[in-house]
Amino acid sequence: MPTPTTPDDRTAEPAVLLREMVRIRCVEEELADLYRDEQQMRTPVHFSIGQEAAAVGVCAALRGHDLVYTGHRSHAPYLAKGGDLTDMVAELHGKETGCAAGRGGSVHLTDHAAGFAGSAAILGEMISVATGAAWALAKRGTDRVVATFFGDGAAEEGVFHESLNFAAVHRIPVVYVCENNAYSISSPLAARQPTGVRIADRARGYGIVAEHLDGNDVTAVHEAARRAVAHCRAGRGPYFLELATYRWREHVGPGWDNGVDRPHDEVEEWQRHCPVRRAADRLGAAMSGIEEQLAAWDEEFRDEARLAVAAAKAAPYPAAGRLTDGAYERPADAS
Ligand SMILES: Cc1ncc(C[n+]2csc(CCOP(=O)(O)OP(=O)(O)O)c2C)c(N)n1
Repeated sequence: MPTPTTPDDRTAEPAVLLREMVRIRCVEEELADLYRDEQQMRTPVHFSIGQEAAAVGVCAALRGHDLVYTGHRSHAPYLAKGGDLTDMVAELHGKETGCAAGRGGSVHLTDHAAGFAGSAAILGEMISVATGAAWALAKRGTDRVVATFFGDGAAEEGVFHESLNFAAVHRIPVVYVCENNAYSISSPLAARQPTGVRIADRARGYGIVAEHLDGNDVTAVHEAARRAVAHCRAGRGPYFLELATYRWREHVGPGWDNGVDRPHDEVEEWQRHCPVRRAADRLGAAMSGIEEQLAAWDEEFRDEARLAVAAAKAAPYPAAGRLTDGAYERPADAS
């Protein structure tokens, strides 16, 4: 099968979506193993393993110059938006060649050329930053769209409500993507939010068009994202997607929290709804050779990840005297 590509402004083919999910899965699994075994990445890491359909389905609906902002669970949207893998891995190793010059780590990824504007770990912060950025783009008369990814926990922050209200009033072209993985660290949704109320309902309360859907069905996510992006690009204001999904690994780090923070059977049930497997089975029903293709991609992307790690290891750390470059400093003469 030839390598599929996604031209701007087209529906992504199922094979394109699957390939990108496999790439992200392989990269994150490789990084998780090395993180644990080598202890050379000294940054907190929040893996999206199990949640790949959200990043891939949404980003495939965006154009190159549209922008993406995320919270701490940043690797998958960064890669899905076309962020440079080598720069990301160098950042995770704290190297000068990293995408944030080694000063930011996993929760401060950025790749301006790819339209990945930034990530930050303060819960909900990027919901407001993305809303402001989209407002600025609209005021300049562009038709660019901004998407911002965040979790169900971030949707409990006040800034979520302020941003959605503001976006609705000013018809701001921002797609809010809530990856509802049912946990905020170890706290389940049912312990934090009233039953029977969806997060998408809160967006509707502000007059925003909102959808709640299976976030592990990459085709459904992609189709919903295309509706969202078209809505924003046409100047009809913000759009909200609540994607029901589940992270496989622990909240932060490469390990597993089955039997500790989350029941074994719950994790296993969600693993049976693996977004990669589901997309592969669907594609496999329509074409032959899908298992061979998956194996070939697996080898290709694990090699790609290992090359990026080798480059990161060979790169220099920032010089000690330059560590605060880019940080705010109080002028010496300020009283
Ligand atoms: C303002 C703020 N409060 C608390 C935290 C600590 N914190 C980091 S991640 C997290 C849970 C996030 O859950 P969610 O938004 O659902 O995203 P997920 O990790 O599930 O992807 C919390 C409480 C923080 N980073 N910022």
